[in-house]
Formats: sequence, C-alpha cells, structure tokens
Amino acid sequence: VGPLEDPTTTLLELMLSSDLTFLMEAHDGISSAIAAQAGFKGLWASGLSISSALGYRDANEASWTDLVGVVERMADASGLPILVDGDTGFGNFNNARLLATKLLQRGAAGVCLEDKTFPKMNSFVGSRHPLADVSEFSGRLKAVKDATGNDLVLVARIEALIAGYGLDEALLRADAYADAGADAVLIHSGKSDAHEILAFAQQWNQLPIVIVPTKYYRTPVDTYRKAAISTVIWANHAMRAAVASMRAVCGRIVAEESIAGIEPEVATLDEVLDLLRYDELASAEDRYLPKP
Ligand code: SPV
Ligand code: MG
Repeated sequence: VGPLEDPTTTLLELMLSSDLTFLMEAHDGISSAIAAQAGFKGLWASGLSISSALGYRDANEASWTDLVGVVERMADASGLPILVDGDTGFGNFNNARLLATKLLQRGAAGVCLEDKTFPKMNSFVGSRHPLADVSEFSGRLKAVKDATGNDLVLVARIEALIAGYGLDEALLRADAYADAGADAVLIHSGKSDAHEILAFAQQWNQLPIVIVPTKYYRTPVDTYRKAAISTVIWANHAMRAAVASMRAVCGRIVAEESIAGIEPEVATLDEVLDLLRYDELASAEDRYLPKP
C-alpha cells in the first residue's frame, strides 16, 4: 500500500458525509494493515491500545515521540486516513501544537484532543478526571488550528459527562470548542446505554459528532444514523482481540508443550506475508537487482 494522496481531506469527507462513518482502532503496523484489508475506510490510533501494546498504562506514560513513531508505521502499513488520539496534547497550547505538527509530518489525517489536564488517565479508569479550564483548552485548540490549518482534522473531545458534570456543561464546552476552530466534537460517555450522548446529539448540531460506544456497545448503529451522528469509533477491539488470542495460544502451548495443536488456529505465515506485501518486494527485486 502506498500513502493516501490526501488523508486529511479523505477523513474530513468521511466525517462530513451523510453516511455513518466507522473508524477502527489499530495500534501498530500489522493491526492497521488488517483493518485496511477488512474494509475499514479510516483508523483510530487509540491511546489506550498503543500504550497497552507498548507495555505502558494509558496515563501519558508513553511519550509524544513514542506516539508519532507508531502513527507513522500505521499510516505506511495501511494507507488509510488516521484520526490520532492525542490525549490532552501532552501539556499546554505549545505542546499540543508541536504534537499536531509532528503528527501531520508523520502521516496522520487528524488529531483528537481531550479537555483534561496532563497527565491524563484513561476515561474508564478510576474517578479522577480533572477537566481543563474551558478558555485554556480553547487556546490549545486554536494553537493547533493555527499551526496545522486545513492540513489536519481537529476533533475536540468533551469529557464533561465522564467527569460527572452533565449535559449543560458538555453543551457549553461544545459551543466554545466550535468557536475555537474544531472541525468536529467527540462526546464521550461511560454509561452502559446511549441516552447521554443521544441527548447531546439532539441539542447540538453545529459540527459533526463523534462517539465511542465502548461501554454502550449494545445500542444498534441505526440509532446513531437516526440521531445524525457522524462517526463511530470502535476504540479498542483489535487490541483486545490480540490479547485474547495471544493469551489462549500461550496457554495452550504451555499446557501441551507443543505447537501442533494450535497450528490450525493461528494465521498462516502466508497470510502474514500477504498483509505486509512481500509480493511487492519480490517484483521490485526483479526490477532493481542485477540479474544473476
Ligand atoms: C482510546 O481509545 O484511547 C480512547 C477511548 O481515548 S477511551 O479508552 O474510551 O478513553
Ligand atoms: Mg485515549
């Protein structure tokens, strides 16, 4: 796969289209290639999944340089537009605009910044989720827009519902972030049903709305179509699938002291070679290496 000609325009078009858009989580080159082969049109570079794959906790233990390195591998391996989970932007307006600039240079199509303080904690872990001041966070968004303009889609993520402040605070923040130049808002919720985010969508339609139904996974996606939601992020399912399969395979190999039993259950080597386009390298060798 080659890089997309204009990943940012493609991502923005997906988010602005009247169809519901799905972004699949990926966290490294091979998970990105698998999502592309499965037919997804765009990826979510999940902070939780990338941290987990690196052996870090989703609490800003991984650095912004760790993140941009992973995103570059994801872009190259998939050729898809990638919305990157930029957490809080790793600090103030200056750290946020540096992150956005480096992500753009390394092939990202968009960045999502959440209105919390550095270091953040994953929204589903514990109960301490201090929100950033609205005007300070708006400054972070403005600085990113001034640095990257239309070259990078900017999604402002509202954590008011996660932090327990309710709908009015979420709506107030959405207005402020739209004024600050966001291209879309992500409204997050940890409830096991979709009522909070549907109430938000009913009252707010200035910009495309992005959701992450990790906890309210039972809601059928047609509900989101009817609510005119723009984009659904399947936020961590490649990472969790990998954990489940690797656990099962490791457990069986330990118990059976053999790899014979699990051979039919793991991907063949040919599948791996196909994902990473070894065929392209073979034809390039024919073209460029001296003939024997
Ligand atoms: C992520 O995938 O890292 C996210 C979504 O930010 S959540 O884990 O729900 O916060
Ligand atoms: Mg995250």
